[in-house]
Amino acid sequence: MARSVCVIGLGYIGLPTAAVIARSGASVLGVDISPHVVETINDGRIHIEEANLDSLVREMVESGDLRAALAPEPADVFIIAVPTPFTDGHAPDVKYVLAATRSIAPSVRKGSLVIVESTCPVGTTEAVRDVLVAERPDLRFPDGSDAPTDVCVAYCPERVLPGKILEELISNDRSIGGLSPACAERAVAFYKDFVAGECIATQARTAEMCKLVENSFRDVNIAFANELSIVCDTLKLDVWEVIRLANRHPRVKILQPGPGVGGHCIAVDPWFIVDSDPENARLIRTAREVNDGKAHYAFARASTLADAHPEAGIACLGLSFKANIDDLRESPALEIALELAQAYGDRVRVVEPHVDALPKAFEATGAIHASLDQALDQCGVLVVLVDHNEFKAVTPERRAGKAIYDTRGIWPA
Ligand code: SAJ
Repeated sequence: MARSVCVIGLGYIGLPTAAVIARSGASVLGVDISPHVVETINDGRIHIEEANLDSLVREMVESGDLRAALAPEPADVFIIAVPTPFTDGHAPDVKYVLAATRSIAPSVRKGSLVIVESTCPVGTTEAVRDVLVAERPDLRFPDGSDAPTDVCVAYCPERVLPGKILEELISNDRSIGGLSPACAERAVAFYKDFVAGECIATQARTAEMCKLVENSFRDVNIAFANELSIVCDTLKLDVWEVIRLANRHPRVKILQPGPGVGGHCIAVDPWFIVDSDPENARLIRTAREVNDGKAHYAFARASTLADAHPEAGIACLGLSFKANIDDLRESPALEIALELAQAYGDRVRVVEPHVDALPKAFEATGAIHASLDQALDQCGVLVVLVDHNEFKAVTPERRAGKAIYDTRGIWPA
């Protein structure tokens, strides 16, 4: 059992991970660069929306097993869970991972285990090791040989689904890649303390690729559904019915079309593979383009509907990147609603029950943040962008007589 664990980055992955490890009996320090995040957590509150996370964090902070701070402290285990965005050219940017590594370097000690959980391009764990080697010449790190080391370094990607994070942190299997077999073994032993799923040891580079492959697989499959939805529009077919029937085949399992693919993972990670082999990653790149293109297509279709009803208010239902969460990152719903707001101004009502206010970008547009009831009362055009439970519950009577573009297929025609 690791006695002390330091988690760098208290976002959607770092915070739940820190809380779950604290519950397993370790003393956990969560580190974030945002004073607001640190204060909120030390108050026993949370700054993100995730099922059951608030009560767990409160309990762990009250028991003293979880603390937050702006800087790391010495620990048995360090977990790096900071974002890895991409640049304008879709190249992965690991600067936060490397900065986090530099921040822990003074606190790493003989016997420490350093784990990277951030989604990373292949080779990043080795780059993390290189930073540690440069910062701590007094310690021995894995160098690919069998030589004994003072510090272990491993890569273990998270694969939890937003909305089910606490559950999946425990139940999912984990691929755990070490920079040496001893590092992998050490990390497997650490995760076994709080993971019920199987913990499978491999090499760091394989684990890095595995994470990218999982999300690319889903992206490619969603792209298939999104492409179908456009082809079915052209052929004047109900794509939802086509998919439902096709999925009756024992070996067919088509995913659901939507307004595009959002979130900080599936819309981002496939580019890391494309960047590492642009010539050969053709299907993966095309899937990204198809899914991004679906948002443009959805905006065009919604605009056509709005233009056909020039007197009507336009309700944009949902901003988050998927149902029943407050996360707006890379959200196609947000992109489409903003474009509609820019084009149609005060005709637009934006409904997003999971946020208190519209993002700043809406300010100059004249669009209004409305409740679902207000939007249904005031709008003749309804554009469904997110399949939130509240929207699914709208009765056929309540939406009767409205012009509807339902990108999620929640309301049977
Ligand atoms: N989507 C569709 N149609 C579908 C399924 C999803 O349009 O049939 C859209 C969603 O609306 C959303 C996007 O795809 O905009 C992504 O949603 P998601 O539920 O597929 O996935 P995420 O981004 O919430 O979480 C993914 C998960 N990866 C896989 O399922 C392979 C999760 O397990 C990962 O841990 C997470 O990425 C991550 O952090 O990488």
